[in-house]
Amino acid sequence: MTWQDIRKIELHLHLEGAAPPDFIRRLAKEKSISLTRVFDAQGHYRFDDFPHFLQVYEAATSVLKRPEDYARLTTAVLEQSAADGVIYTEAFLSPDFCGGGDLAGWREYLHAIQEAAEAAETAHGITLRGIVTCIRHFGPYTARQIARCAAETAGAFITGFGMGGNETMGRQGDFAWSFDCAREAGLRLTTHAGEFAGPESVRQALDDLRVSRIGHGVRAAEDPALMERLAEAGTVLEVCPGSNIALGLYPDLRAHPIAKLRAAGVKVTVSTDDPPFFRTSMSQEYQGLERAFGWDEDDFAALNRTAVEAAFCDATTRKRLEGKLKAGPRKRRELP
Ligand code: MCF
Ligand code: ZN
Repeated sequence: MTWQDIRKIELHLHLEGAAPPDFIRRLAKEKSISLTRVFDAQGHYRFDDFPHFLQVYEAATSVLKRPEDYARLTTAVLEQSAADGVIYTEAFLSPDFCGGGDLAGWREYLHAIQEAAEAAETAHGITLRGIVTCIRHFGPYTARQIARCAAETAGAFITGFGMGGNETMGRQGDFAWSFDCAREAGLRLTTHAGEFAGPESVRQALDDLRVSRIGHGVRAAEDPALMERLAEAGTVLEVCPGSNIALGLYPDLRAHPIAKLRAAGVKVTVSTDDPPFFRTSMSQEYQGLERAFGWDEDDFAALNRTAVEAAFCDATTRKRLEGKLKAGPRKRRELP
């Protein structure tokens, strides 16, 4: 059995952040767009720190100009994830990038993404659900427009609302209106917190936005009372160890608090965030966790059970996924 054979659930993936560099280069060439300072000499994405990463992400995204581009991106990302053994992915989708925050425009992009996802499900057995995401450094006013896009398109495919972006700008509570709007539309909620801001930002996410999951949340490990609160509330952390290391939060995996959080009873899951940016994959994340903490097949099965319970999907999908996980690692040539 290889790492790719383990069936995996991924809850935290930014769609553009999963774009292979070759894909972005090809699109740039097709559209005669010159991308400067996005790739290094070897052709990998390059960035110096977190704010720079956000800039490079937006520069790479600027070549995705039409719904068809997003359809192609969705196909490429899901093919890659399925080959890595992922059976279910939740992707952060941004109406800011897909239609400039305009509802009619967003519907067109969404239609293209959803069609590509359905084709990938048939071809590769991987299921996608979308989390509409506002971008924190675009401010609370823009976020309201994004929440309206989310509320208007909530359903079987768009199942969640979230926030990413520069956590050092503003406070979680500044976005409460948007999260309330999404909650009223029946969407499940998550926000990036406790990554570049400390434990207090996780408290604010719980108190002011009333989310059930937190993107990253790893800085909660600095605060025992907060870990206890997270464990008691059953809040699920979407932990992305490779991302945290690549962005300089921790020097290496041994220094990463995922094992400490888990030992404190906090529900943790594992995701890749923006895999080519951080030169990772779900299999590489699992392999790293085995090396750093001695986690074995049972630990990974437990992680995936937590992830499937916390997935923003309907009961029928959850049951189907649980069945696939129970069947154990996939056999060669089998669909994920
Ligand atoms: O999780 C990483 C790092 N922390 C915060 N935000 C992001 C991460 N990857 C992408 N993002 C943000 C970024 O602002 O999400 C947006 C990007 O523009 C895209 S959401 C589809
Ligand atoms: Zn993220």
